[in-house]
Amino acid sequence: MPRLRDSDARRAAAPLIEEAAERSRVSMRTRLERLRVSWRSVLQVGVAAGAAWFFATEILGHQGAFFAPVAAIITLGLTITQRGRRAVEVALGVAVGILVGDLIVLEIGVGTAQLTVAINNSGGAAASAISAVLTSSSPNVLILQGSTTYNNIPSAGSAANNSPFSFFVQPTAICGETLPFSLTINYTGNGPHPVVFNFSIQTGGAGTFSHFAYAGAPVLVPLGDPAGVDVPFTVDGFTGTIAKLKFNIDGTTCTTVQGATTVGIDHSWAGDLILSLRSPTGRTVTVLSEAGGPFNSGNNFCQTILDDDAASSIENVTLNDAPFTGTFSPFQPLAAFSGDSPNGTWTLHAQDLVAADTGSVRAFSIDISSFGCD
Ligand SMILES: [Ca+2]
Repeated sequence: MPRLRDSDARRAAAPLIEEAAERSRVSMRTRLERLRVSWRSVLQVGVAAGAAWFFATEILGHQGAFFAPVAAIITLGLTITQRGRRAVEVALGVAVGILVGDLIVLEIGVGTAQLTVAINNSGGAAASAISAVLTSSSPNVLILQGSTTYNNIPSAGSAANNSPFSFFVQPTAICGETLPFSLTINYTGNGPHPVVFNFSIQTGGAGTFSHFAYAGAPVLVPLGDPAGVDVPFTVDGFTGTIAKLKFNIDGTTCTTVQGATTVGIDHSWAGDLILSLRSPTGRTVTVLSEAGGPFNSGNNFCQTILDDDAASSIENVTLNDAPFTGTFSPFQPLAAFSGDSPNGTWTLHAQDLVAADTGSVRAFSIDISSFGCD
């Protein structure tokens, strides 16, 4: 629905607008000064993020290399004021954590797993004579190839292990078991070494899904109130931990009619709505946040499925997609819930920050799978 524009309010706000403009001029001078001081770092971060993306997609063949540029940015960001040896330390740590994450998706479930660990050197000094040894304290892991060398890595460079690590998961491992690993990296260069990184690998993938739906009365989302409203619901009787979770805004008959009672959430300005899901352990994921932008005036959400594996994000919808029926990836990954026990009270938190147009949360659910193994 079109929003009223109040010209009286605008006139009353004129002195405030002038004050804001002056603040903005001061703020611009401060920003230019900041840019003068830090442009080298900004450029470095940009180049490194691009290089990390290229390395992950073109050399490692990773299709959704989201974490590679993030790793580059984190490591460089941490090193802007800490040159040299601490930088080498930090850079290695971050890179190892990220690439093990890739392994879980790609390799587990086939008995023998191969592992490629690329490391970045975002420090100010080169690392040479690099070697690494992979070990596991679990009796269920048999390391087949546990040692490798790396080529020398100049400052801001990356390298993958020259021999792939490989290990075998014994049949005695329980599906869904978390396997502990240690990677010891030695090198010649700045910083204390060898460095040891401990990490774990989750076995198994998503098995069959169980469905848990909110069964209470419709809950009004308070108008323009940052506090929002909590809508609790219960999950019980689930065995195991969460391998994958999907969030559904339900509804029986989908329509863009304002105030419809057959949709999952009726709302007269979809772009105002922010939804977050909180688990019994207190972990929170924002599943949608002003989807389609603050000017998305579309009505209602109905049969909207949020699944990390979907090709397009709920954030990229447009007004014409209302009532947003279909499967979309969420604002933040639902994979954050992976490994948690789901039993207990969950909360859907709904907020509307703009004091015109709102609606009600009517029907929603989550689908959870525990770990399954082939
Ligand atoms: Ca609103």
